[in-house]
Amino acid sequence: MMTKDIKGDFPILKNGLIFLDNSATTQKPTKVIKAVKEYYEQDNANVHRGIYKLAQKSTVLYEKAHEVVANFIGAEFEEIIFTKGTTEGLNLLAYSLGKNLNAGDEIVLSEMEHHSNIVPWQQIAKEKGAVLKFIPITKEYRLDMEKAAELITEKTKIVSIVHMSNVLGTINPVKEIAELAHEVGAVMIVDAAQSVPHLPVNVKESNCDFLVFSGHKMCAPTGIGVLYGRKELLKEMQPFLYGGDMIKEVTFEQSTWNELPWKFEAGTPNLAGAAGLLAAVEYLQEIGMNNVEAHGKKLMKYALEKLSVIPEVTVIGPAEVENRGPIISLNIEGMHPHDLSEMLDRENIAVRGGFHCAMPLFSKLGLDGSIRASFYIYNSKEDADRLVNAVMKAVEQAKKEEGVINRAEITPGDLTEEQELYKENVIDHYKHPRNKKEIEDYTAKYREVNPICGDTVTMYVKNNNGTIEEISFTGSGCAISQASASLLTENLKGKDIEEAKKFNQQEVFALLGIPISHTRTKCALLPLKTLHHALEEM
Ligand code: C6P
Repeated sequence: MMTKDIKGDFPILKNGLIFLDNSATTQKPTKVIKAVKEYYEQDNANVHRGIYKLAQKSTVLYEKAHEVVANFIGAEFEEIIFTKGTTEGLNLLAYSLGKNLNAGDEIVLSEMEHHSNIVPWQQIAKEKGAVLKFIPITKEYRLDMEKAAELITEKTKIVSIVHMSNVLGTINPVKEIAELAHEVGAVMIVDAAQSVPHLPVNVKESNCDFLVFSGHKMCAPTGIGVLYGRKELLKEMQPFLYGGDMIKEVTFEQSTWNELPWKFEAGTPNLAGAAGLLAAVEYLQEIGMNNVEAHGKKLMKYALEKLSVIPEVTVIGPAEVENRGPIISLNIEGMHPHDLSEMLDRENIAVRGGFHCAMPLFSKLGLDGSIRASFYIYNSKEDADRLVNAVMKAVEQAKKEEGVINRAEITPGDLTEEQELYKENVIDHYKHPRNKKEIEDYTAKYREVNPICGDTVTMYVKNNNGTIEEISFTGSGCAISQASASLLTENLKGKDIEEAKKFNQQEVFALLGIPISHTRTKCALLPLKTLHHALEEM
């Protein structure tokens, strides 16, 4: 298996970390780290400006990065624009293409999009009076292609679809969707944030008009990404940002734009990032994208087979491995994803827990998030085994605790006798939350969300002459946020509103009485934050 040698290329993995959060960002090989270091030590100068030798050296390197990326995805040099990442690429497209939209024009997205491929379109649709349509997903977690054909009509001007879902792992038939889009004269955008790192992608074969991805998900540094656009379309489009390298000529009255691709690269670009991206692409090319794909598929198939037979595990994604990437989202019965990811962390396994920046998808699925394990080139079969074993251990724990997380997981390390008592109390409040109900005749109500893990709390307060007569909460979340809400409401019932307004973070920590790790601080304080907003509204 290729991973044996590859793991050694990644310094951060030397201490035994099982890194399975690759869909969020990948680790960097020595080659990339060295390229960034060498850029600053040997090549650093601004590009397309200086006449001196160092500036020319830097410019040559920067342009080479465009050329290598163009080859990597089968594009032409002028068609490769460097951005900060996928999000910026999508914003650029929404802004620039959006200028030509009229009221009633339609933009077709899908229900499995990342927020970055929803929010920019929502904003532009609001501004222009355009309408968003979403291709639904089937119960097999695939796009409903019949519905896609119905939704893409003469009114459609833009179709923007994720290639590989960052939650489900589903690989969408973007070529087929591009055909539907082109039949009605719409442009086809592909969000390839998760696919370009894992599969050979050729923009001409996929027949898309635009494609965006991020360097940091494919071994390159953060802050550098790519927008591919068909030359003919880019020529017609308005720039997104103005100033710097995107200018040809400026007078006090007006300006003209530089040639492609620089027309879309305003200001001083991320030069060291480009050097890192160049090294990352070369590194992946040395491995071969076919091998990268085959490796991911093998691990995904292996882990999926083992995980899907555990009765308490629900995999959120296609059961069959065809057209599926190495991303596995799952939940286990009786344990919140946030608690499960913290349990896995204790086994030195890094996964993501929460909504994975795809809240509409989870609300469609009726789920409070998931944990997500995503594999990359340096992961091995042993890493998959470690994941499966840790999940099985969590399942056992959840069963033992009748659906409550392991007592030891509430807080790590040795606790004093007093803290042990508090821990029992926290578990009791999680298991049997006090005041968890809606109040009909409330004076104030407020809902807050923790965007990191997706915990929600709604607080209800009934004011009686400056006193909290009733206080309650609803929502869902991890053990810490739920216990904190329960303890807080119990403590504040009957108190003065003014006193409640002054209730502070330290007092919440005192109520919980156990050490709260940095990552859990937001969970612990979510109910207090919600309460303060509710009280402000009175
Ligand atoms: N998804 C994840 O953990 P940026 O942050 O701009 O590099 O990429 C945004 C983005 C857009 N589309 C898809 C399909 C993505 O997966 C992402 C990034 C990460 O799933 C971070 S939220």
